[in-house]
Amino acid sequence: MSKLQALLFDVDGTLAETERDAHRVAFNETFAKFKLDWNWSVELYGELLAVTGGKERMQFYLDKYRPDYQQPDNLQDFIIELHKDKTKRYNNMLCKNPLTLRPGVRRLLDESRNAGIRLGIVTTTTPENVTSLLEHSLAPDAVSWFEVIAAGGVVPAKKPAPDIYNYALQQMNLQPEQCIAIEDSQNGIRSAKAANISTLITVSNYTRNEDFTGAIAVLDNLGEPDQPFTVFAGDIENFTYVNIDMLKSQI
Ligand code: XBP
Ligand code: MG
Repeated sequence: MSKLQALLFDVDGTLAETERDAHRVAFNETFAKFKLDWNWSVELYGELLAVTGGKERMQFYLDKYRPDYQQPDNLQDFIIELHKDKTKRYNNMLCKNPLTLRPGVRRLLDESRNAGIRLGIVTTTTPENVTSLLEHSLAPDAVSWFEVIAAGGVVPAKKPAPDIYNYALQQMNLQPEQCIAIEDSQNGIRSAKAANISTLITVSNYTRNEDFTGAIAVLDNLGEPDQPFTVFAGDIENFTYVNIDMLKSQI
């Protein structure tokens, strides 16, 4: 019998394509409002995604790309202020124009709940961003579908450190071998694998060329009964979309 008891979902890039047209746009709106000559193009943002966490990403941008920027004495406070503004804008965006969930996400969540498979969220984004996405794109009560929403700065080190996965395991009182993580990025799989959790990858628009060594499988998305996934790596027998039977066969 399979040991599978829980699925742990990443958010950005996994539940929905949030980065390019939502997070990035919110950052740029904030920079414009604060009259900063910072503008993150689609291409540059792909490079900045090497660092998880919006505040950490702004610091990385200044360190790597803007040595010319005259930093204020209180740079950390300023970054926190910018990030608060960005978060507000991002949440307004998700409320006014809800993002579409990626293929198979809603179906797999429904199937998990019906099968008694427990659910958790494990992400580096700010907690309110998760709530907005779940409520506006999934269902008004969708936050309650998840036993834990492990998000943002609840642990000191963000992905690729294992801390946020370890935190979720502890909160749910689970062993790593009872779970599968669903991720879209190298930082995500590194984090989950460092916590000894088997990981399935559905690549997103910024991550398709990343290294996913050690993944159960690398797919374009979770697939649907009438919309089979494409397999980039891994042996998933005859399955054409991700369902609980397929995941149970993997651990
Ligand atoms: C997501 C992130 C987040 C978002 C921005 O990574 O790195 O920082 O890009 O959100 P993952 P915040 O998919 O691995 O969770 O600005 O709230 O940090
Ligand atoms: Mg992600």
